[in-house]
Amino acid sequence: MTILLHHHPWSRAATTVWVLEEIGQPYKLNTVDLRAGEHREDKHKARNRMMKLPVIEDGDVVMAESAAIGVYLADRYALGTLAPALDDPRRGAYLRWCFFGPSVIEPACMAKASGWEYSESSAGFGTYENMIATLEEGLAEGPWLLGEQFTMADVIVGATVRFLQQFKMIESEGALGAYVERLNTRPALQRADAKNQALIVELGLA
Ligand SMILES: N[C@@H](CCC(=O)N[C@@H](CS)C(=O)NCC(=O)O)C(=O)O
Repeated sequence: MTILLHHHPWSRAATTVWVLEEIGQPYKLNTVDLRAGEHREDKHKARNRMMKLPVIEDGDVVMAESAAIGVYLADRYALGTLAPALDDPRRGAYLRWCFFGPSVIEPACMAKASGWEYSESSAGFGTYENMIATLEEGLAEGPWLLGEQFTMADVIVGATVRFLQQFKMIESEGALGAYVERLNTRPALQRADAKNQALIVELGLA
């Protein structure tokens, strides 16, 4: 079965290309032109009420939310390799990191970059400083979040860190910088970057 990714190279769908390259299942891309507003058209709104990318279609499954897509595809196609098996005790740490990307790293960086005033105790993402310290401690043993085993958690967290570094919204020195350098050596990431870059040129976005 071929997985369909509704995609634009200037979106988080670029990360889903990396997810798909790691998974190794056949897939194709359908460009949804963000600049032309195609994501707000009824056709795309029916796929994702949030009118955002990425969205995948895998048989009867139509789903949005990039981290959830990564978890779903790893469970379905790479259980025991990119996702710890359901009875593997490392599954707890794995899921924790998969959720940490969108629910802690992203909002903590956004809060810092935008100068939000908020109650650190009430906000689920706490403080930027605590988030960085947690991430650095999580990577202390390394090379990956679960130690020797590279998992989908590294794609979800790693892609978020890499993306935020590009926009100077998160530290790029020390442990996090070294982590991104290790991620950059993944052949699947290199293939995804090449595909996304080729599309950027093809769509005249370069
Ligand atoms: N939480 C969502 C966020 C998706 C998202 O914000 N996508 C952006 C591109 S990175 C988008 O589609 N923006 C178009 C818009 O909101 O107009 C996920 O991780 O998939």
